[in-house]
Amino acid sequence: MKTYFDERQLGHKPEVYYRGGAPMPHPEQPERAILIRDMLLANGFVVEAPQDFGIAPVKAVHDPAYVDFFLDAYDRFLAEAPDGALGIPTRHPGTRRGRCPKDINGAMGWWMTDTSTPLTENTYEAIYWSAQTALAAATDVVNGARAAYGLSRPPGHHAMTNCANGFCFFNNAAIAAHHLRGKWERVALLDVDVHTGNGSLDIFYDRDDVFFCSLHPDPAVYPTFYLGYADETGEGAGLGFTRNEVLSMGDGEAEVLAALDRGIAAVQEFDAEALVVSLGFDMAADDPLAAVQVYAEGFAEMARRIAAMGLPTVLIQEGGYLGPSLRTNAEAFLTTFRDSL
Ligand code: SP5
Ligand code: ZN
Repeated sequence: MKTYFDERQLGHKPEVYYRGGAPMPHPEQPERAILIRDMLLANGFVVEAPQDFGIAPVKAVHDPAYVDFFLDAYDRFLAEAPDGALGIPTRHPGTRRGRCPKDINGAMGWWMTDTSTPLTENTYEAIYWSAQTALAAATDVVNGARAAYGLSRPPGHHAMTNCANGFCFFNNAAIAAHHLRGKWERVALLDVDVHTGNGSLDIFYDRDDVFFCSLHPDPAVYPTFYLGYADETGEGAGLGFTRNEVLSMGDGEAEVLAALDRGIAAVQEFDAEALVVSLGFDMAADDPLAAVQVYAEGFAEMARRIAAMGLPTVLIQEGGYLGPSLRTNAEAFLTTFRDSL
């Protein structure tokens, strides 16, 4: 199983994260990717730099104006920013009715719905290459590999067609899933990051060609708040092609694996021909954003069950933060997955 990563993904450097209004160091640090990359190399994986597939596959799932906004957004922000300012929006339009203003601070609020996706000096380069890493893994599978892993960072699954949130800018897994549609008619996207894949849900909600299933605690009590409820099952042509497997806060491996089995059964019922996994390691019991309690053996068991589906599979990195067991859990999942193919 080939793996992909580009050093340019390290350039996005968020500083501050607000938890309940309290500033703290941002959890989505470049060191996460370095840690996982080093684990891959230590376990005999080959880590390749992605080719450049251009921006068109990114614009295939996102509003092109949203994608283009990031090209010079930081420079525009910096040109007007007071000393010490962070690239975080302080105004939001509320609903999407209205228009994106020329003013950079207004535009930031238009395209970003929370404060966790700051613009930093090399954010565009980082999110561009994070998406290219996902496309490289998807292309490997399109070309006949049984599986590939994209060490995408910044993560992607919260990014909607036209807004950034939850540390995410471009939806790497959605970009990969759409790319697989060039070869296969029915693609499934299975999201095992602890958070709701609200961006992926948004992107595929009205489509019947990409089945989306996310595992996460009840959004009413664990933020993402706005999406991820069990009764959201798609709309229009997409009705019945979205599934939310809602966990409870503090659930253990038995509950998580049972939800995974229901998700896998739903993907099989859909008769998927290929699979993308939004692979977060933040289901870990000791993750800094912990909400459920999965340990290394639980991650290994998730890997076995997903590999046993027998589908061409693209693994895309999502969350999983700098806690004590991040390296062990990533190693458990990825080496077990490789050895189960
Ligand atoms: C890709 C990804 O994992 N994004 C994470 C977005 C997190 N958003 C809300 C997290 C709320 C965290 N509450 C923490 C409580 C810890 N005790
Ligand atoms: Zn997450």
